[in-house]
Amino acid sequence: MAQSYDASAIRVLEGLDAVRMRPGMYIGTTGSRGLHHLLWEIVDNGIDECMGGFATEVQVTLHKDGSASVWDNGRGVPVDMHPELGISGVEVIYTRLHAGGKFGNENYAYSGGLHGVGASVVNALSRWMTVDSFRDWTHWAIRFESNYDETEGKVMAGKAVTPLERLGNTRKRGTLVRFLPDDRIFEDTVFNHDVVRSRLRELAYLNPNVRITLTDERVSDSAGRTEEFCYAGGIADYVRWLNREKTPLTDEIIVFSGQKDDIRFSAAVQYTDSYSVSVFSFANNISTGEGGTHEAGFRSAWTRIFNDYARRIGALKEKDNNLSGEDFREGLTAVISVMVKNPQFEGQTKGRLGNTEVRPAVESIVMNEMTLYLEDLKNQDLGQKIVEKALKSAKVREAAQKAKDLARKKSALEAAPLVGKLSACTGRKAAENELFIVEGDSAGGSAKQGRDRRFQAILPLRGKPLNVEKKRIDQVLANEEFRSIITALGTGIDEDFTLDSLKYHKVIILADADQDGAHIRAILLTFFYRYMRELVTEGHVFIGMPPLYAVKRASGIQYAYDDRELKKLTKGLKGGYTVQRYKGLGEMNPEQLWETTMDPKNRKLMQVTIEDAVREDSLITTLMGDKVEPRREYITEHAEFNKADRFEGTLEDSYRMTWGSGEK
Ligand code: 28G
Repeated sequence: MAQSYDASAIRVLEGLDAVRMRPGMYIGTTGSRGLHHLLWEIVDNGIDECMGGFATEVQVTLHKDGSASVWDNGRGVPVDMHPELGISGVEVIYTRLHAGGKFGNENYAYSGGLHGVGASVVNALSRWMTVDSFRDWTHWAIRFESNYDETEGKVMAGKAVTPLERLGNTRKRGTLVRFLPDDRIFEDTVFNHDVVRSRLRELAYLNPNVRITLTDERVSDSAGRTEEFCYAGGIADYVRWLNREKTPLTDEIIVFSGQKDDIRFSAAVQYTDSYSVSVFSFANNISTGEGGTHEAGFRSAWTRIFNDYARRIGALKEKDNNLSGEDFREGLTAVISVMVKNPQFEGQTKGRLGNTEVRPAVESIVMNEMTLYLEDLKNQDLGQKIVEKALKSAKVREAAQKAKDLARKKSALEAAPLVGKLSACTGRKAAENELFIVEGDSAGGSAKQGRDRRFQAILPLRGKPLNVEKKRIDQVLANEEFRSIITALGTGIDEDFTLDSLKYHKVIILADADQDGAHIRAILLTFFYRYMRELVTEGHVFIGMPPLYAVKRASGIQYAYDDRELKKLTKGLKGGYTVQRYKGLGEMNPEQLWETTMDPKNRKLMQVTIEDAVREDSLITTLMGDKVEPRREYITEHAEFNKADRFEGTLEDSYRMTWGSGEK
């Protein structure tokens, strides 16, 4: 049970103005990601209250006025006076930086939060915030605002504009927080329904039996406004859901959990007939898309336990080598979740767990639990199937390794598959170099002539590359288009991938704005995502955006990259111009291609990023996998893609754009 608490337990560090001065330091960005961080911070506080056993539900509402509110049925935030500060506990929590005890407090030992920055940061970055506490049969309320102050000459962050008021009696228990993100801070203040929905669903899977609802009052259809997420099966349900469009090897999902010292770990695993690996890891409810020590521990223990098992059942003989970890991971879908005190998040997007004590702890939990599991007679069938699958995978991998070695040898001898294809650049600095992967020989030719050869290399693609989602690694390596891409990049692929040897820090896909181009983009992105994921997560993959229109006048040509821009360009022009709609890159001459699409000064690039690994992964399965019906559904649902968010830049957006023109 938690220790008793009163307002004096709150440590006070500093005021809120620092947050408005440098929002990036607290929430990373002031773009869409940062905006949603505000909501996650508040939601996480509600989830914490559930994890502590004090609440059972969290309700999130996206209001028409742009604000969001979060309700939990927990204890209600404390309202008593802080003895030294002379203000209420609520005020301390929402107006003092680092107030609240996520740092070094036993009550909040496993708290995730926005890596713990606190609700006061949300207040500081909001136009206004209201907090209602329902506690001891009393309804308390307070309101904060960030207003411009004439005498100070600046916006004063998150000041209480009403004292903490006692509004009356209540039979409810809980906390209600509502806030309006400040449009003077954020580029865009509109919460994205899909992003919120997907995070809430994820939280519901990670916290079994917590009832999370999302109400979006902005949608017109009142029946579809509220959605509830609540899963008794937790991460096992999550795995079943992740595999909904795949074909599982067995019905059964392996689930286990354990604790060692202060580290709590749980995993849910199911194999499918696919060749890819989908491991989703979380630390303190935060998605760790870049992996970390928990993933490393899980992997090494998984490999060890199954090699042992394979020997025990005689599938591996004494003289045989161990199977590789990859072999035991082929077709694996897993969700692993760890709870750690003082989690250390590292990496580009703070998506990698760094705590070194976690790896051995997870290893030992996985070994113990899986040993028990595999000793159980009723699990022999499943164990056997997994080993058989791994043996098959090992055979294929051996063949692939030969192909890889061959490719490497060839690349050492001046890259056989590249001869006559890649036009390398003269510069030697990888960080400045760019590789354009261009659809078609004719556009490739224009790109070659138009480029700045000091830092731009061109690799034209002949036909459509292979759809890797449906292929094994040896088939991928047998494909000439992919071989030349791999050789050109210099990184190797899959387990051999090393980002350090990347020869071009910008890899730019240049394809036509039509159906075929869309398909090629999707295939290339899938290839990068499946075989060179770091290339994507570290931000090296871009989509080149050729203009859609040229507006020609006596005074010269201007280009428009979407319909909106075209309208802007032609507004006010009274005749005397023509509009050309480009159907393909091939319609531009080398100078035009340089000017509009390749010249860093004028071009538009869309950086491909991964916001949410689960969403991206299932999107790829949907769009590139074998099942037709889910694909059709997705495409119908997202029929109106385009233009407005063409430059948004998540992988999903690029896929949307890709598939938007409507495959049947
Ligand atoms: C509705 C939006 C999201 C919350 C509580 C409950 C307590 C609390 C919240 O205490 C101070 C600092 C560190 C522990 C704790 C109530 C103890 C006794 C609480 C929320 C205390 C904050 N009674 N519910 N904060 N901490 N729900 N939901 O924010 O030491 S925040």
